[in-house]
Amino acid sequence: MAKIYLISPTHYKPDGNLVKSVHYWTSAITLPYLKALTPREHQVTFTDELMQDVDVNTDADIVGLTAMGPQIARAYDLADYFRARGKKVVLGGAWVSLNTAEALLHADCVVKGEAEYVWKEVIDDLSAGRVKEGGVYQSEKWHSMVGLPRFDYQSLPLFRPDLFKKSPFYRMYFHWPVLASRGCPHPCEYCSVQTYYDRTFRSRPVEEVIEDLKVIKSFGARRVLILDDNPIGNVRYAKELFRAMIPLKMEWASQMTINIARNDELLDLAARSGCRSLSIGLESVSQENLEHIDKGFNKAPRFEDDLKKIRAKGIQVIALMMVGLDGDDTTSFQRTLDFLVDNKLSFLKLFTPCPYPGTKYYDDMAKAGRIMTREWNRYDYGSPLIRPTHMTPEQMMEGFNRVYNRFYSLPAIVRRMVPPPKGNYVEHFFYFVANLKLNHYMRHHKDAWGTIS
Ligand code: B12
Ligand code: SF4
Repeated sequence: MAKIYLISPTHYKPDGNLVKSVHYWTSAITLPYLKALTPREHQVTFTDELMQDVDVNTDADIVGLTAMGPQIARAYDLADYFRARGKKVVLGGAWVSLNTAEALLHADCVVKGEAEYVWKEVIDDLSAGRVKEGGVYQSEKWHSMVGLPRFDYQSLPLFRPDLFKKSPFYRMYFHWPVLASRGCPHPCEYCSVQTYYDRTFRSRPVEEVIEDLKVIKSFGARRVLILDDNPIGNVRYAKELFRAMIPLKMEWASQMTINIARNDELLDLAARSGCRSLSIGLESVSQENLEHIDKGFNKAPRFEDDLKKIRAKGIQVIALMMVGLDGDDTTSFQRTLDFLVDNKLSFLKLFTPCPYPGTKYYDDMAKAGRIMTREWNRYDYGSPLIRPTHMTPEQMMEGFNRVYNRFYSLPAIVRRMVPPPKGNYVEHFFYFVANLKLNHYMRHHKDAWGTIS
């Protein structure tokens, strides 16, 4: 029997302190899922460092770390710390999968890609004090999505049972994560998801997803996050899923492409199955920019019509936009802001171009000598990482902060949020309050935030 300690690290603030937050609207399933995947004879504990402190004195034999984006710097520090104390350390997740050589400087071994086929072998090897040659465990094929192990939903690291019981606000705020598919078939060249999954897309049987939703419903919950990267990657599957969700009368959020607006039946089924908000990677109002990052399937000239259709269904759109791409100059910021306000976007997450190591975008930028820093702590989407072509990095950051601040200014909030779209008024009110909170945040912080979403 091995004692295994799994950690999802947080990331560092620019001043070196750790980012901590006990209030969070959703949770990744990675840690409880890995626990469910672990053969029963082993003992597994886990910590999400975003809200809990890591047990630095753990008596575990094996420490497993996952990491998203800028968390990687903290993951490496924790890995070094635990190895120095004689623990066997394994790293997994999207970042290390695309950067195994770097990860192996900090760990005994790395799981490249999905854990399902190799996790048992990793535990057996580390428990026996050996490691496969090269230190990289990678399965030869993608795992089937049928019959994935069920994890304990109540053990989600960021879930607060006390608040869930007593606060109607929290019951609305906390979104229970549900996995329906993995991967994305699109080629966006900056995206680590399609790189990690090699542009594959697989989905779980609809009935198994519905089973998970019923478990969540049995807790008295109805708000869900479909945590896939693009659950409409296979339109026929998505329609089948949404259709099956209608009788459950639940409410859900997710992220997906703008293509949802181009298929009336799909959009209608999404709305009827309880879709309340969608994060959509619009990325840029310039078609030239979109083509340049291999996201030409986004048609900027159609955004206005597309967004109208989504709004007409009472679905809030969280726009994900990049500023500082190669077609942008200092006049692009105002164009971007006007577009966002005119089209009544409910919420904005703005990004500076981020070259995730392992992606084509990273390689191109590295070749061109345009990567400004490899300090992974700053890979937070709100820092200058790529030297822009038609402006200075300072101008890019000034424009970035300006768009953020103006988007969340009171006049812009009113123009975007009033009048509300038809239906789902409670959701709209929720977003209105969230906008006011952001307005408050912006007025009290010099720079807009990059992380955390
Ligand atoms: C839920 C989620 C969040 C939540 C919850 C985070 C939390 N701490 O709980 C929120 C919204 C807070 C969030 C925030 C961020 N996230 Co996030 N998040 C996700 C999301 C949607 C789901 C994660 C999940 O549960 N997946 C399902 C599990 C089963 O899959 P998995 O994690 O990939 O794990 C499998 C394998 O990768 C492997 N594996 C993974 N880790 C490990 C570890 C070990 C030891 C082993 C053996 C195997 C292993 O085994 C698993 C089974 O095969 C993913 C996208 C996605 N679809 O995965 C993005 C994603 C992981 N997030 C990402 C990013 C960038 C962020 C942010 C940095 C964004 C930002 N700028 O704010 C922040 C970081 C926040 C922080 N400091 O904690 C990126 C990571 C990109 C990268 N290359 O690293 C992703 C891929 C999204 C994307 N499309 O870019 N996130
Ligand atoms: S559509 Fe989204 S998830 Fe798919 S490749 Fe593009 S950025 Fe990645």
